[in-house]
Amino acid sequence: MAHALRPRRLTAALAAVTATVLLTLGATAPTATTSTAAKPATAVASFADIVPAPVSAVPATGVSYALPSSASVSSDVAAVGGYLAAILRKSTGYAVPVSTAPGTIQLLLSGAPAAVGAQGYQLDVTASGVTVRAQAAAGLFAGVQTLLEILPPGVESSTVQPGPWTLPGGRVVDYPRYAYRGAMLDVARHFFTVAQVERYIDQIARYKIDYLHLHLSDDQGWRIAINGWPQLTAHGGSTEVGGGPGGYYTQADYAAITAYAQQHYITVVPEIDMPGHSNAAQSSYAQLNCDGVAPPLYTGTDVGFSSFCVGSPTTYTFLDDVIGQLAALTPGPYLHIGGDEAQSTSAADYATFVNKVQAITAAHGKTAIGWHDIANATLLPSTIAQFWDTSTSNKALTAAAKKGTKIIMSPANHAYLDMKYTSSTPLGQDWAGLTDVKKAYDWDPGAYLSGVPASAVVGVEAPLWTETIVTSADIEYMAFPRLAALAELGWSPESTHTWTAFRTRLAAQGPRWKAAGITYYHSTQIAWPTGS
Ligand code: TNX
Repeated sequence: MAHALRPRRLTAALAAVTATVLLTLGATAPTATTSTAAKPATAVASFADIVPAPVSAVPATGVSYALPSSASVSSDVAAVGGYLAAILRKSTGYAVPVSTAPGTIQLLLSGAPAAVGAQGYQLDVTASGVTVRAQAAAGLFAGVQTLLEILPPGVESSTVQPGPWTLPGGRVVDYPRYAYRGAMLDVARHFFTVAQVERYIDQIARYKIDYLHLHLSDDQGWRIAINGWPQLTAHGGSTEVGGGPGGYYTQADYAAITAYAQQHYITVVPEIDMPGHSNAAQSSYAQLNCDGVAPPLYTGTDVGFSSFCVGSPTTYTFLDDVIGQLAALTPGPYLHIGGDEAQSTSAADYATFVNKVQAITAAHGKTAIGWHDIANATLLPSTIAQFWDTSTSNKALTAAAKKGTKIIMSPANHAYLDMKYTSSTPLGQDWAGLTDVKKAYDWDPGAYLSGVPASAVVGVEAPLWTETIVTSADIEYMAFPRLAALAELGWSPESTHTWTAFRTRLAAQGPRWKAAGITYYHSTQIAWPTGS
């Protein structure tokens, strides 16, 4: 309840947005868990409903703009214009040509205020058209997400819907709180195809997530082809939790995922978990085991029983191949080296191992990220630690942060999308507790860890572990609505952070998810509009 006690610091612009919320809903925000009245599918969306909440959104009273059937997009970045037009064509049925000639929707790399930086934008809706201005392509893409959110929910449909396609008038000026806003998908416990990963990329991009962390290896599966080590995928990729057929990405598949992510201004962070969580690799190659014996494949859900052989040179020959090939395939700056729950590795071996793997990663030109357990080793100045515990204090991590280590925040009891919402949630786990929407949202990444300065935090990530998650529908049920909560923590200024305002904004996402075909969890904490 810390947030209820913290004074609100609303800017004038945000106060205007708050006023709009109150006007829209009546003076009292709903406190009951009943649904709100359904708005017609074509109702004009409100600036107050944008998730993640923007830095500033000022409605222009009485002004709106309806897309004409001749709507067109002109864009200084052709790919961003094409992305927007493709979405609009499906739901409006309009032709929506893209060109550099002035269109009804203009996406411009000029005229944005300096404050928006590389990822922010300014969006203007006037009586004569829509303009997004940014300093870089990523900012235009973020502005396009907001533009879509102020169109009626039917814009999310993959089939033609009735108009009118009216946008509310006004100006949004917006940029992120944190540079790192991540989602993680565990493709090791259960394997997900390229198409399934791309579907998740489509969904997370809508909430201005800019990193996709892929957990590519664990005890139950190795999911990325490495030249020279064919058994990793032929054997190590051949099953998953529960004994299903598993699967793996060829290097071309992985390149397709990173390229698709890049088209959505998302950077892929590949993870090879080590020195523990390594049974699939050890089962594939006997020489990766200290006793020279390959263990059987594992399809259960225990953790902490496997470890690479820290004293063996073969381990580092292997890891140099893996990290080298993954580095060459990965456009982004980061490689995730895992490091969690290495309960079968001695403390001394663990420190030795993390030091060697950081050096290999650096030699291949990448920055290492590891689960916060790596703070027990000596970290390179560039290495980033990802906090995952349920506690609010961690001695080794605090000490590392004081020496300059940067931190990504994923506290399991708030940020883990695989935790059950309630005790009756059919999917997920509960070792970190039950995480309904309020728990996912109502914490401050910058002030969460005692002794860690706000300046050490580079962002937030929502991990989805998949011991119990099998289908895309399962992913979506666990991610929505909580992913939107985590995305807002990563993007929106702390001054916008109030649960009562968020639950209202979030309710407006329900009809959008419904139109998009996302089967989300209808948390009773949110007054979803009737019929959504
Ligand atoms: C802990 S938290 C793990 C994963 C499990 C997850 C299940 C962390 C870094 N490791 O191996 O999948 O719990 O919630």
